[in-house]
Amino acid sequence: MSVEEYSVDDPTFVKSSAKRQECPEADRPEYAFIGRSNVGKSSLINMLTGRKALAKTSSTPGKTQLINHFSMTTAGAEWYLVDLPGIGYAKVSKKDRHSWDRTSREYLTKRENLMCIMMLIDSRLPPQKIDLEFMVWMAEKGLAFAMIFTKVDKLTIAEREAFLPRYTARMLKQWSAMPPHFVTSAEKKDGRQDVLGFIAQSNPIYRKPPKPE
Ligand SMILES: Nc1nc2c(ncn2[C@@H]2O[C@H](COP(=O)(O)OP(=O)(O)O)[C@@H](O)[C@H]2O)c(=O)[nH]1
Ligand SMILES: [Mg+2]
Repeated sequence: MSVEEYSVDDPTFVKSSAKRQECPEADRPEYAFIGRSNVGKSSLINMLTGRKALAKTSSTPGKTQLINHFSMTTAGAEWYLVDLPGIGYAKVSKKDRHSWDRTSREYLTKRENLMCIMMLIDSRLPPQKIDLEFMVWMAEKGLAFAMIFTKVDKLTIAEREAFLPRYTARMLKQWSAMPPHFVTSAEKKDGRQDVLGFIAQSNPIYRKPPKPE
């Protein structure tokens, strides 16, 4: 029997913000969840926090346009989970896509308490150009990220064995090693302990910015 080692206590929606300046004070470690719309971000947030409707799930792509902060506690440490507007919206106008994309990129490069960007990737799809480009962008900016493969319950046994070696092979054409990565299903709660364990182990690395004397 497996032991549930890590839990999420008191998951709470804090606020939605249109821009970084309106966000909650950067006073604790934070993890940004990002990915193409419909990748399963809201479902994953609900799965991790154990709350069915904390983040709204919807089948309408591109609904989340705001920066959403959730606070919670794991292994005694408070942390923020931030749900960012997605990348690569297929179903909105060029103009809107541009402004949301800019909001997220600006946030990721400037938010002081950001520990790691959790990049969601649909395990059913071959490596997507937009995702690959976004990872290169994060590396160029010196941003730490981890990959979260979603919806693995939708794969057959054979597909489940094949998708990660396929993605790894693609990554190794460009990268010297695979970044940290997790295989998840919001439906089956697969990968929950792995993701929460990663966050719990990263949290103590956070240092508060020094107060001016
Ligand atoms: N079978 C299965 N469906 C999922 C999973 N995660 C998300 N979905 C479905 O995929 C669709 C998009 O999910 P959602 O969480 O709203 O994606 P978001 O746009 O990235 O926030 C919804 O219909 C979800 O029910 C999963 O792990 N397994
Ligand atoms: Mg969503």
